[in-house]
Amino acid sequence: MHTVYLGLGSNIGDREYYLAEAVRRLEDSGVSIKVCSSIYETAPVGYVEQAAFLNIVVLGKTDLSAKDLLGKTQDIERSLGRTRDIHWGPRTLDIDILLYDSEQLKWEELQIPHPRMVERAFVIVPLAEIAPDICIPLNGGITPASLLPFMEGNEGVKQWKHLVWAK
Ligand code: GSY
Repeated sequence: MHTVYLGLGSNIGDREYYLAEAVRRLEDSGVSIKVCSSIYETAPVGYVEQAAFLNIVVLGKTDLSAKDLLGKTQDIERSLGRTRDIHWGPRTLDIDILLYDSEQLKWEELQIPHPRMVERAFVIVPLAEIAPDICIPLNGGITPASLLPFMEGNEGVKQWKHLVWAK
């Protein structure tokens, strides 16, 4: 059984619905979601002329390989209307594999840990809520809690809905 952390974001339509539905579809695809962060509203990063995102981070357990997990997340994105019209543009749903056990993978289609995760407040703030002390195997090992002070005020991250979900 593998431990995975996934980052989910949505900035089109009923954003909360897309996040909740993605979590449900992950469960149906062989990823048991054990912990879900609160929902955060965050200013767009990259292509900034777009609406604010809702972001969450979840902890899941799965027997899927990293490649199969990527396939499942892409299927879910597609099934919930994700198109790739503008690079870094608006999307109904984005699912990023942040961490897969403590593995470091560098394939053309997938890099784990997600290479930009440590710079992104919309990832680190919800991740620090659910797993402040896990080791992110980048730069010799670094924890979400230790990155948190550098994230303050970034990307206008604010808690949008407090969730307590652990099973
Ligand atoms: O990489 C995920 C998609 N994405 C996001 C996001 O989820 N949240 C925020 N705030 N900005 C983003 N830019 C991109 S691309």
